[in-house]
Amino acid sequence: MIRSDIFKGKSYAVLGLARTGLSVCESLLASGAKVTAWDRRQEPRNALAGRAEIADPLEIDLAGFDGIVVSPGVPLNTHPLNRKAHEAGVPIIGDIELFAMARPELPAHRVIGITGTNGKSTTTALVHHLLEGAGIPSRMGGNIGLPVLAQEPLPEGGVYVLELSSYQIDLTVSLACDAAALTNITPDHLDRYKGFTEYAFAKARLFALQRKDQFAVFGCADAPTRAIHEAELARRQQGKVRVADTKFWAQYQSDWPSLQGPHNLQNAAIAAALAAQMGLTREQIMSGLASFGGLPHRMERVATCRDILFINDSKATNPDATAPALAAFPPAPEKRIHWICGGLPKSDSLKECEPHFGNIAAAYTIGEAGGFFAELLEPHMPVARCEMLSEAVRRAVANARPGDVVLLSPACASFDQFRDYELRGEAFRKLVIELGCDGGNAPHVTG
Ligand code: UMA
Repeated sequence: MIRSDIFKGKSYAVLGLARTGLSVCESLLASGAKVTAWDRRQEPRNALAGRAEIADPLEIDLAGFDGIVVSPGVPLNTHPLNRKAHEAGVPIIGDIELFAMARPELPAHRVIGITGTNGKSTTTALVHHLLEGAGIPSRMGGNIGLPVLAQEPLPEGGVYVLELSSYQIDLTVSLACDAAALTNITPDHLDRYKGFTEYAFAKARLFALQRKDQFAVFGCADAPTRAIHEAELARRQQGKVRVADTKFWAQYQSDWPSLQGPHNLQNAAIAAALAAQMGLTREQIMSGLASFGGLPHRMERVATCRDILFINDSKATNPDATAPALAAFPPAPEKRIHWICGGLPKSDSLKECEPHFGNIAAAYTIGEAGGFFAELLEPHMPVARCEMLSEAVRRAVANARPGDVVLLSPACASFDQFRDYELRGEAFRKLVIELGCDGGNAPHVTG
């Protein structure tokens, strides 16, 4: 765990006690800080009782606290704590800001921050993989895997590779990444922002926090990303701002089994620029791109059963992220996709997915978006209104023929029915294993 003397004797209120909040409490307690912790759920409060004071920050006097540490999933745009903290003059921060504060005491290291609407997890995991392959100690954290404060500090020369969501950037005021990347910006999380401009501005802050001698690389296919790129170009030292060189890397893409499709070419080109900035040679980068194994919940092959392939793409939480999944298989009739989609909707259309509707044998809609997705899809394909994931898997399995694909790629957030996309993906995996292989044919399940 990362701890720091800078927190010793200080007093923090922590709101939200899931992965982030618990790692924050452990790190602050181990550093000698006084912690007042709260979650609306009883269970995590019990876990901290006796070691931290348990109190709702809305019910106590906030004067005297050095900071209020909030989890990324707490919607501060509507939460009354925002105003209360402001009136008490106490800053609201997140775990990434605590990490930034602890940095001066860590062995000499560098930090890479990666943000964007889609592709940031793949790019983060890929950079981590490239660094490890080249023998550079690396930790991967932020919006992916273990929260950064829960990780063991790196030895001198190490690189922290952080995937940063807009929520995490909002809660950060002093993280100056040695290198940062923006994959793309398309509408997302609009329930947490006043509009698309405010969401794009949240992403831009990661770059505004960097010094002008630090490095940034951009995907640049969309207007907001281009605008941030241009603003940074104007203020940085020469050579410190790049656009990912997809043209150059395209010639090698056929060697990368887990990085197919145009979106992955961009992810790879961004990762390559970051890795080169950390000192990797072109040979080290090429060998790492070829050996990368992909991410869980991102086009993950869960099982093959009766010659039906089951793919978990639960991480596709908006239509932009789902579109490449629908395009990833040879068009019907060779392979037909049984598409499980729905959840908590993020937009009022599926227009990004439309060009690939011809690849779909049937759609199985679930969650809050189920009814409205069904209305959008029914003119184009057979649709089964399922509501629950279990029902969708059952009906997809019943309809699928050998050679077909059952694809969970929801184009929606998971929060209406699951804690997060990871639990949704795990639920899919479990259902496939449980339901997918009965009825006479010798089952062959992998994964
Ligand atoms: N809570 C309250 N009161 C409230 C609101 C929430 O007490 O008014 C509590 C909840 O009960 C919960 C906690 O606050 O216990 C919120 O936790 P959280 O949702 O932040 O969950 P964590 O496990 O800490 O997960 C967070 C990120 N979650 C979100 O941003 C929603 C995880 O990203 C991240 O991996 C993890 O920190 C580790 O750093 C997930 C995600 O979905 C993968 N991210 C979004 C995305 O990628 O689209 C941004």
